[in-house]
Amino acid sequence: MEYHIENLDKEVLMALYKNILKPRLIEEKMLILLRQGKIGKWFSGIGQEAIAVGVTMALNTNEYILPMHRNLGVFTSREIPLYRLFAQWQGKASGFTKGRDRSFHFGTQKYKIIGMISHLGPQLGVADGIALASKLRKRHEVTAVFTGEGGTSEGDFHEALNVASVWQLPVLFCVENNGYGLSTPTKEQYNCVNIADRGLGYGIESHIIDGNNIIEVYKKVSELAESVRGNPRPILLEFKTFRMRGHEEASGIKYVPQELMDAWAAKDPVLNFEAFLKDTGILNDDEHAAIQEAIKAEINEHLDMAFMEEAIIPDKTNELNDVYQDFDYQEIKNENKLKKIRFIDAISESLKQSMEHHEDLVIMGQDIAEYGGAFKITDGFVAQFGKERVRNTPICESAIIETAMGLSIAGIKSIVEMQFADFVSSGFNPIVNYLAKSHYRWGQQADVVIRMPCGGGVAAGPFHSQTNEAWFTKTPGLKVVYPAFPYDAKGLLATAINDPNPVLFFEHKGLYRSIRQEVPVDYYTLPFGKASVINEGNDVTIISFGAAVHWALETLENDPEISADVIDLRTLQPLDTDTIYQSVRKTGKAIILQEDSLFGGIASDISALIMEHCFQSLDAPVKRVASLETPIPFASQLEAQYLPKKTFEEALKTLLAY
Ligand SMILES: Cc1ncc(C[n+]2csc(CCOP(=O)(O)OP(=O)(O)O)c2C)c(N)n1
Repeated sequence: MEYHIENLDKEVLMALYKNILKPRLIEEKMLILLRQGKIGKWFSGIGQEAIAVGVTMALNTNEYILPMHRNLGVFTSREIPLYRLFAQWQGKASGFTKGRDRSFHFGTQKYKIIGMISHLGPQLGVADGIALASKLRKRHEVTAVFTGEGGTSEGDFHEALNVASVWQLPVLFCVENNGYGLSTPTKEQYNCVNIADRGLGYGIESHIIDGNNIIEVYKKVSELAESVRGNPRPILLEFKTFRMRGHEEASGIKYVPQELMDAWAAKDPVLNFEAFLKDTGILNDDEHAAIQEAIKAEINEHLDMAFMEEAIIPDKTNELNDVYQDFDYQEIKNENKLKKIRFIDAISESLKQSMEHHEDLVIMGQDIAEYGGAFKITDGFVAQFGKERVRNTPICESAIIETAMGLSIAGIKSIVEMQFADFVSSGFNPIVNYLAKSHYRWGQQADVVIRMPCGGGVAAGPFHSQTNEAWFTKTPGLKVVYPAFPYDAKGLLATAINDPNPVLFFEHKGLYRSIRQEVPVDYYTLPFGKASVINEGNDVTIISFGAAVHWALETLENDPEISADVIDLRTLQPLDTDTIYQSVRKTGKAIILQEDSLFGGIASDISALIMEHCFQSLDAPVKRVASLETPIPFASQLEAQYLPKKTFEEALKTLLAY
């Protein structure tokens, strides 16, 4: 292996050496502990250290790095105290996740490291968001994100590179091509010569780097990072390297031919660099021994600290408290000037006023800029706020939601418009696994609102009519808002944007242009977790949300004899159970109307809650009414049969007669 060290002084060379040696020595110790049964799983990066260390040392400490499971060298080169890493791996409190996540699955703002989630790909889009924040703030920073060659097969990789290229984001996409993804060799993973070749297709500059040569990694990445700081753009880097141990220790490497192992063993990045430093007289035997001893002593001392630390004592309150970021709701009332507007106008006004209220709030979505969005909700926004804040996106739901997460990590709020709520399935993974779990895992808020134009009754068929709130109400960490009236839509959207937690904001398309109401002209907020009782009566409690609230009201209008409380939930997570219980205890009968098909919807949970909390007040079994157990059909007569409007009327009468 050749090392071209021109222009690098001894200080840099010795720092590189110490930094590449440390993860190697830690790993050797971990392998011993593993054999002794003192730690669980271990993902080895032995043989790949030059990449993590070289990239980290090429970046400034204020620049974010998003490493993977084999990048211990990123963490150690950023000088995280070792006991904190050991405590993290042991699930102790001094780690970074309070025992809630394992191995390298954590982030730390202090060290500007954003760790992976198991799904590998999502962090590529998160890096886009962090880089977008740098670009919007005109900071000359670069963000580096890692993936393996296996991870490049995921859609996230394609989407993240595409978005980064279209938006010219300062991201170094670092692919560690280490020969195998678990047991899968590269020839079964992709079918092109080099992964770097794909850069051309994305309009991205790319380079192939010898990932076992720390000098080449450090010099090349330093040069490119400096260039990207001055001229923001993404670069794809393919580091050729090899995984010298099993995917994780238990899985072994029997499937790897011995010749390959031998060839790559000869290219060991630590031993070769050490030999070079010795041969050139930069490192003498005494220094070598002293450095080894110092690192080993540090490892042992910090391991003792971690082993001595008490195990975490489980406390349900602590666990529940960390699912969401605290939100200090500020009530803003502005009731003096009112105007009758449509539901859609309420959404548009609320967005516009929030864009004025939060000066760096960003909206992203397909066709939302000059075109104004599929429903024209952001019409005119570009003229007022500019294209940097009102961003047309490629059709990349996953990468854009990940980008929103990255913006949040960098301290910028954002809103993502789904063109139709149905398409959120293409961005499902980052929502339920990244946004929903970040605060619980390592205290990182996901300050993102996802707008969801949803719902049926518009003859739009199975992929433009779904109301898919149940996909999200099930997932701890998300808030779910579903207004039925313009007044609520405007105030609740303002709150959703103020709230630092991820909020799914459902907007029923059928209400957009059909429902009008007197609404304050100016900015105001409404609290989450407060249902509204929009009709009062004594015989039955009707619980609903979204367009179905209007179906319930129509039913009551047609039959004025019925004396019912009508509860419009407004937010599903948090859910206002107090209002529900109070009403059911008064009426003794409850019917829940939901637009989605029945099984697994929120009506089922509300029914169970009523049964558990109001059983003694009930005069009849709780009734759930929902759509047919089919996908939502297109033809209007089929759709009318699918939706529970008529069945509700019948079920209500049956319940009243019980
Ligand atoms: C979405 C997803 N599918 C499958 C896995 C299981 N898995 C974990 S790591 C891995 C191999 C990854 O290979 P690569 O990206 O090349 O990284 P390497 O482990 O070689 O460093 C697989 C299949 C996963 N974590 N996430």
